[in-house]
Amino acid sequence: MTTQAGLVVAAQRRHFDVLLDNGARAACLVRGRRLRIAVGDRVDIEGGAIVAVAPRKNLVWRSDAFKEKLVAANVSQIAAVVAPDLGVDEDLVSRWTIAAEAAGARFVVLANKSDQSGFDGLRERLRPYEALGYAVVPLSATRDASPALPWLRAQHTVLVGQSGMGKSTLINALVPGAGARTTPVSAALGAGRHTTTSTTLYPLDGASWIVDSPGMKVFGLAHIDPVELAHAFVEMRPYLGHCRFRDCRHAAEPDCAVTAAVDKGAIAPHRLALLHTLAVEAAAGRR
Ligand SMILES: Nc1nc2c(ncn2[C@@H]2O[C@H](COP(=O)(O)OP(=O)(O)OP(=O)(O)O)[C@@H](O)[C@H]2O)c(=O)[nH]1
Ligand SMILES: [Mg+2]
Ligand SMILES: [Zn+2]
Repeated sequence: MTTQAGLVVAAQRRHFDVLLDNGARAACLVRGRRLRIAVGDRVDIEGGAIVAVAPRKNLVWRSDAFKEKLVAANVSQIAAVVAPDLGVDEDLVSRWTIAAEAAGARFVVLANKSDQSGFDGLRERLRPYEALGYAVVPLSATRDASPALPWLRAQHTVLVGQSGMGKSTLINALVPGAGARTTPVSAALGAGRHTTTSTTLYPLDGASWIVDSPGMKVFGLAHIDPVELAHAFVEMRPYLGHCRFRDCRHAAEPDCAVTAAVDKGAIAPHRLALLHTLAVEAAAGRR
């Protein structure tokens, strides 16, 4: 049987679309239970089955004690789409920063729906992320998505966000002919469902692609190693290694450089609280 190589461009449960190097598309299943496949993976297929996956630069995924969900592989950037109308879950935004740092990817916030009232308030709420060094890019997917373009050039970007923030609308504005389905917020939330149900990769040009993913309410990071975890908080890095105890958990230990930094206002208390929450989740995940 001939083997063909390609890029995984769509994923829904165990069904995948592969864009073959010869330009054709193939609908594929995965052979064997052990292969974990995500959009962005380079794979070999044989007779409609994915039989091998190339080594990855990284893998962005979500996990808790019970299950895992692969988001995308070979990602250079996580772009969080937020908007004023639905209320931004800041715990979630922080979790995406951690997911990005742990994957060695850049993190950027695309602040969408700049045409809506309440947008100034959203920008205020995003200031702490700017202070951490993450860019916040204001735009309106329905009126002018072009401010996103310089951020997407030469990047493999995955869009993440709560349902209804406008990820698919942004994809449609950026990718001619994408045809991603979108739903007015009131209708979608009234029906209690997410509009986008599969993960889809759209090539932007030879060097870049962008991934639309289903809206999410939670983002578990139970798979991140506890030592790595603290390093994924950019603002904690200067203090790590300066606590009295080498295995300090930055909780009630004496002479903790991290809690001292919180006390003097250099680290936000909610970020340290998130570190503790993630450590508990990671411990539950290992059990
Ligand atoms: N006013 C305004 N509405 C927008 C803008 N961008 C998106 N919307 C609207 O927001 C609603 C939800 O957009 P979607 O693109 O379906 O949201 P999504 O993030 O893909 O949602 P899920 O697929 O459920 O995760 C639609 O009615 C869009 O028209 C914007 O810039 N301004
Ligand atoms: Mg969508
Ligand atoms: Zn400490």
